[in-house]
Amino acid sequence: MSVADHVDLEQFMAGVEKRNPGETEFIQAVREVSEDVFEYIADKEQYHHHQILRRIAEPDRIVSFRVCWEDDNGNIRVQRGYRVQNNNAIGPYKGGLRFHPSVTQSILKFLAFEQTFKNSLTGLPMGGGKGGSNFNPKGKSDNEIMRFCQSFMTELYRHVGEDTDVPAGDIGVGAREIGYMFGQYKRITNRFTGVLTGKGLEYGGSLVRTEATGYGAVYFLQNMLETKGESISGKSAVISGSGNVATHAAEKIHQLGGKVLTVSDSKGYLHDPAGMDQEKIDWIKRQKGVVRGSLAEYTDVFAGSSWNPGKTPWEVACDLALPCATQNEMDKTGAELLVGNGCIAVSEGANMPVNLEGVKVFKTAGILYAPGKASNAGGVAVSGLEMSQNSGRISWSEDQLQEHLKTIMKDIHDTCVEYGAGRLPNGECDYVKGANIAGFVKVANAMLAFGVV
Ligand code: NDP
Ligand code: 2IT
Repeated sequence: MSVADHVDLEQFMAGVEKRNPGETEFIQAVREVSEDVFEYIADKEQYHHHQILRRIAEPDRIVSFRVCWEDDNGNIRVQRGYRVQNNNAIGPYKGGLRFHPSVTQSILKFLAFEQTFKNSLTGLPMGGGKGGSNFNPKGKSDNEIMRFCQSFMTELYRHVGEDTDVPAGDIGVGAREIGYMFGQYKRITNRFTGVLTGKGLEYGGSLVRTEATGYGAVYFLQNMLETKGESISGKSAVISGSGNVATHAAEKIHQLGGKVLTVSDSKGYLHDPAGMDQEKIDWIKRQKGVVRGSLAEYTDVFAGSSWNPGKTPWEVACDLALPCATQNEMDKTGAELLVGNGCIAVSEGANMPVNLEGVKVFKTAGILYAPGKASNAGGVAVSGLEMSQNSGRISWSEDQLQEHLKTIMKDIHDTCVEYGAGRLPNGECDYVKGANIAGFVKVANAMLAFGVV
């Protein structure tokens, strides 16, 4: 069979849709990658013959399980837990756990698929996985969170391990949840190992992991701007989200002399035309992460700001945009607003925050646009470094880790340029294509080496 005889992109996608009915987020993620990969492998018989993309788009396995826990009123509650182990060709499965009521198998499959390419781009030996539950942490007491996390790990522990699958945090899973899950894993197995990353510093965590995703997304932005002789200093930035990724992206933009105009959450967005400095960012971190209260109260504390309920921040004119909340939070209209108002660069802190139509707007406009699998890889990269430190039973210094993060983000940027330079219609770098192809090549070549498994 020659290359010409193999299925084309649309036949391939028809198969993906048939095998994954109703899994819209997963199908969206596979399409976005496949468009670029099909182009790249057009004349490369070995990838077709070995069905590499078909195999990457079929998770190695999906574990789904019941999670029972008791709330503070004595009610028995039942949630569904998952771990999607997508691909371990280049290292143990690695990727976060998400606790959010919107979690479905489709969402975790899309995240595990994306994670496979992202982890490949970091240059570290990590495969792709993702997990979580439809558990809603909002409004739960600390004891309820602990009981849920313990129950979740009581099943998950069979499927993970420091050389098998190493989960971490994601939406709704931060240091507190990682602590409860690590404690339960250790209790059940009687082993102290690096089975999770994002751990507390007292028990094997790594410096810089907390900041790494947000900081990394800003370093990627900085690298893109430098290709145009530009910098972050003096530029205005619109950020969505107000969690781990968003607040650390805001912090780094501020440190580099940029002006942060917005943050947001699921209820609306905050606009502060004066810009958010460290004091304001610390207030947001505390309000969302410790008080777990309303973002709108910011306007009572910091004069001149406004709260815009039910809206997304893309309508605010800016030079730079960092979507750092969740998937498909920006559509065609949001992307058009940004471009129309003069935005020159977009760096995704979230996973797949811009839908396919929105991505087309950026590509057509030819602005600097970094897909999450490249620009938010700093978090999992420092997770990889946490794994290395755990294996060696050592801890690296803050300076070492900050330097590693910067270097890894620069290397990812340069790899995207290597595969994406000149590929946009206006001759600019197509960072999406660059990330998709570079992420694919390493995983694909490892799979070729293994034969048919
Ligand atoms: P957090 O739980 O810390 O914060 C999530 C933020 O996103 C909150 O502001 C939340 O608002 C908002 N949000 C969540 N769901 C929605 C929704 N459906 N609509 C609008 N806003 C929403 O999560 P992270 O900051 O860790 O994660 C944010 C994104 O970054 C996710 O896409 C995640 O996959 C990605 N990511 C995270 C990494 C990490 O290291 N943590 C690494 C790489 C990517 P509210 O409080 O109202 O719910
Ligand atoms: O989407 C992601 O890359 C993460 N949530 C971080 C995963 C990790 O293993 O650190």
